[in-house]
Amino acid sequence: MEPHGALRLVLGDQLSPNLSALSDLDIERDVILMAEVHDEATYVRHHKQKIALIFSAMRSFAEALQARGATVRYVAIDDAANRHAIVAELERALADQPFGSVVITECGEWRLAQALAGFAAAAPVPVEIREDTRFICGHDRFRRWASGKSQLTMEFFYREMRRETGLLMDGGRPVGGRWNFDTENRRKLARGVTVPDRLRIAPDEIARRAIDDVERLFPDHLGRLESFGWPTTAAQAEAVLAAFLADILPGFGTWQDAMAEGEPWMWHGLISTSMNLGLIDPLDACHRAEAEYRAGRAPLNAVEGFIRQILGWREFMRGIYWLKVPEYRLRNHLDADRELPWFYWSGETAMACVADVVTQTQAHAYAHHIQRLMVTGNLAMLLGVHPDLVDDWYMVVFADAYEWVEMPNTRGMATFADGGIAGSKPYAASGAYINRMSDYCGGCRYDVKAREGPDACPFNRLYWGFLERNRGRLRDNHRLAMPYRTLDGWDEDRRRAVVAEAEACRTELGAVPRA
Ligand code: FAD
Ligand code: DLZ
Ligand code: SF4
Repeated sequence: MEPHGALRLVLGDQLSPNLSALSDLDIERDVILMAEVHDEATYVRHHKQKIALIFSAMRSFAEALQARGATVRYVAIDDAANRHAIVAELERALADQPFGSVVITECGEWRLAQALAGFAAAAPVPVEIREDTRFICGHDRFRRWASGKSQLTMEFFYREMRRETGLLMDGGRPVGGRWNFDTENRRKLARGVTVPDRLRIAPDEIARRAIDDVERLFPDHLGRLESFGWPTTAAQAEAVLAAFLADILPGFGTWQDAMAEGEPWMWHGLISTSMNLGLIDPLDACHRAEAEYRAGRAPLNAVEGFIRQILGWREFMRGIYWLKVPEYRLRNHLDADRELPWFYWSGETAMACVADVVTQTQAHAYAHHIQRLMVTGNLAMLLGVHPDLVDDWYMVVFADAYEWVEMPNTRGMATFADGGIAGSKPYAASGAYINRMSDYCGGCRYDVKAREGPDACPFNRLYWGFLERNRGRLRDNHRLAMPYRTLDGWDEDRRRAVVAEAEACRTELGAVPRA
């Protein structure tokens, strides 16, 4: 028998007892390494709530492991010996004590995966990097599905995952006779409907200390900490999930795309932070949502919509990321080259929709899907903001952001920088969409009906110019045939005028050419 135990790495978003790196843990001999390091806390200037969430969840997880009798080498952020990089901490652990091997679960971001692969190649002991089995679709399975396809369509991937997991299936057929109930999930919040109160988690002792550490050590990062309400343990995450399934899920479908001023949560799950850390198991969440439908407590449009987000979109996005990275990180199909306007950081803009999303993001490190896609994402695309700057913003401001899920959503879904890998068309929309799905426009200084001039809604001023500017790249996209037919019906002068209008708007909003 090898005389020394294994060193097992657990990263900040690998906080699951069933982590593959821990599956054969020898509690007597092995050591689990967890490290709070500056490199991870600052490779983008994460929102303060994200760092507090991760540090406090890591500390709670370490305590739980120790309570089971495991030995944890826990390196705190203010430990004087801390070398502040994951690989450097692995090397320091190996130098301090003999180990027979190192066991790692693959990490979620390409940049750190590269560093860990470099470490594995040079390490003085064998290093085993295991697959992250917490996802429903493994890498090989996704590659097999994607192989030979000219277009990767989420809907078809999702159907295969439904068949394979048996979720919402009656034998070989989808429950309710249809795979997708999205057409029933597009309602604006009706007058008189009250948005439900939500379970938020008051910080426990460990979280309070992590919050203090973040305030002390990362004072100039974005965001506020006094409104911190994220679960930091599996038990807290379970409470949030259970409350969602019992009280909120029935309305999830109907109001899925709706937005309302001052209402950050709507009927959303508030579970991505927990699921991405490993505090909630995605397949379990899907099974439990299905059970709500089977018991007659939640309608099919809600349950199917919820399961599709996790089994479909979440797994699909991860599959795309690992299939296409690192080349994916450089994609800029629309040659977008503008700066990100300052109001994305400050929230100081007369655009009521953008101000609301940015302000809530500062307070909660959260925006729901339609806000991310159709407000901040859509605007960044219409303005032609460089994708690196868009990625950086999304990675900074959201507590659930990791490149494997953030990047296919921004570079793919929201801005079409990937040229049609994650989605088949740009989700470009004028102010009419936001007006249809929200109450923002009523209180806005801009006129959502006007198309041009300084008082017109900027989404309107930008929309046609965006299409005309990108004619060469988008004209053949059959899903944009209608708006291009409209543009084609205009004379040259009018087409030039919409480009000039969009240009003026880009400059006025601060989307100037990148320095
Ligand atoms: P709900 O609306 O309740 O949905 C349930 C779950 O479905 C989510 O928790 C999430 O795990 C999953 N899900 C839903 N949509 C997606 C999607 N498009 N991709 C992947 N998973 C999805 N999600 C992240 O977890 N991290 C990110 O960094 C992130 N960046 C995004 C950037 C953009 C531009 C867009 C359009 C979406 C992004 N999303 C991201 C997806 C989605 O917006 C969030 O997962 C969701 O808002 C989280 O809130 P919730 O838990 O209340 O979600
Ligand atoms: C996001 C994050 C932060 C802020 N801090 C740490 C940390 O100090 N230690 C750690 O192990 N992980 C941290 N993480 C999560 C990692 O960045 C994450 O594991 C990689 O980005 C891969 O998804
Ligand atoms: Fe947003 Fe335009 Fe509506 Fe104002 S008018 S809230 S900018 S969509």
